[in-house]
Amino acid sequence: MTKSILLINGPNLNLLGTREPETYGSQTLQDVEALCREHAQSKGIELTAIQSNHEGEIVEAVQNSKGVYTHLIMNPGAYTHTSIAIRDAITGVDAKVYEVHISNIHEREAFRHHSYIEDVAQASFVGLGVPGYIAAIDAIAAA
Ligand code: CA2
Repeated sequence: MTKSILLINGPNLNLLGTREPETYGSQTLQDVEALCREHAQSKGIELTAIQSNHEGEIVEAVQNSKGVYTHLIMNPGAYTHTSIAIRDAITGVDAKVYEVHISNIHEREAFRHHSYIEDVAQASFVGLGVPGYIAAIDAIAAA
C-alpha cells in the first residue's frame, strides 16, 4: 500500500526557532516541516504538515485523516499530558501513529512525564531534538 504521512504539531510549536533554543533548537516550524517533507519525499512518501493551537482542531485532523493518510506523526505539545480527546481520536483511526517530542519529557517537570499518547502509538521518539521527526519518518519508511 502506498504510504502517506500527516505531520501534526500541536500548541506553541508555531513558536519553534523564536524562543527557548536551548530546549527546542533554533529551527523554525517552517524549517522542520520542509525538512520532513523533503526527507519523506526522498523515501518516496508524500508528507503533509499542519499545526494547531486548538485541541478540537487536532481531534478533527486525526478524525479526517481516516482513509487519506496511512501514518500520522504527532507532536501534540502540552496536550500530550492532558488530552484524552486526542488519545480517543487516535484509537478511532486505522493510521499508525508515531509520537515525537523534541525535548526529553522524562527529564523535565513531573507533569510532563506522563503521555496519554504513548501507549496508543506505534513508537515514541523523545528527546532527540528535531532529528526525532526524521527518525519517525525512517521508521515509517522501514515498516
Ligand atoms: O518536547 C516537545 O516536543 C514537547 O511536546 C513540546 C511542548 C511541551 O509542552 C511538551 O511537554 C514537550 C511545548 C512546545 C512549545 O514549543 C515552543 C517552542 C519554542 C518556544 C516556545 C515554545
